[in-house]
Amino acid sequence: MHGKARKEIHEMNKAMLGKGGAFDKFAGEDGVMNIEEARIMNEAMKKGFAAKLGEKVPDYPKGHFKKIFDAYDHLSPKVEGFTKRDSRVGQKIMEWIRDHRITEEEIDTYYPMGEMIYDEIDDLDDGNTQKKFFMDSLKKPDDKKMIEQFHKMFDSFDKDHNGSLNHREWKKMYNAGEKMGEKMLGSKGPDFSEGDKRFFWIMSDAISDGKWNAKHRKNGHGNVTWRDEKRLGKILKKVYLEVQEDEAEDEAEEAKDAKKEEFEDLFLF
Ligand SMILES: [Ca+2]
Ligand SMILES: [Ca+2]
Ligand SMILES: [Ca+2]
Ligand SMILES: [Ca+2]
Repeated sequence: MHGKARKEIHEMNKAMLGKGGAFDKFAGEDGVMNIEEARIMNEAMKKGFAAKLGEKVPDYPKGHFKKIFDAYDHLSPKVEGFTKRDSRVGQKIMEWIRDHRITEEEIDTYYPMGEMIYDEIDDLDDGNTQKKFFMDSLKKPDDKKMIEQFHKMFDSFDKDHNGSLNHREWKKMYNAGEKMGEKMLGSKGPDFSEGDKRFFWIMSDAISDGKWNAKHRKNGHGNVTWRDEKRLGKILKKVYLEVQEDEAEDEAEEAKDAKKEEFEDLFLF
């Protein structure tokens, strides 16, 4: 997020949650916002925004307001309604979700890398156990144990213990990972060239440039942290699924075209 937007949000939070701010005003003396009070506050805020923007703020879809209210309310199960503290926690959760959601932009940026890996694996023989393992893994949620193991491996290659892998450390991990995959699954994976691997390194390093990482972007060049690695894994999985879908669509389209051609051949005369 840009510095200016951050500042604006900070100021809005102060106006909302600061002493004598909107929360205090609308929650009343008990300091707890019930649903009626929340509705009144919401309407007032909408009017305020509309005045600022010069256009009407659209209503929530039906049931949406209650859903948000309930989410905040549930943060304090014993209190009916939500407190100022709940608001802060809720805000943090929403920020966390916003920062951790993989964006369309990231999927676009990493599509070429993901497509390249997917295609190379897809080209392996059908009996290849690495191929089977990869294709199966796309059908289910990530295996937590595997991720833990991978994390340990990551740490063991961080020889200078600074929490990130530089190019040398990363390359050693990559090569060891290749060997481990072969040993564990009993067949060879795709044969990526040195240039391909360099491409993977560049893309791995660039994960830290993402907007999600605003606070650490400056120190992110020339290294890959475990956080980066996890995010790369999430992005690539989304890309693989998109590639798979796109290719299935292409195949269906080709099959249709082939049928059409066959049909047209019949009427050649
Ligand atoms: Ca109240
Ligand atoms: Ca509550
Ligand atoms: Ca290191
Ligand atoms: Ca980096």
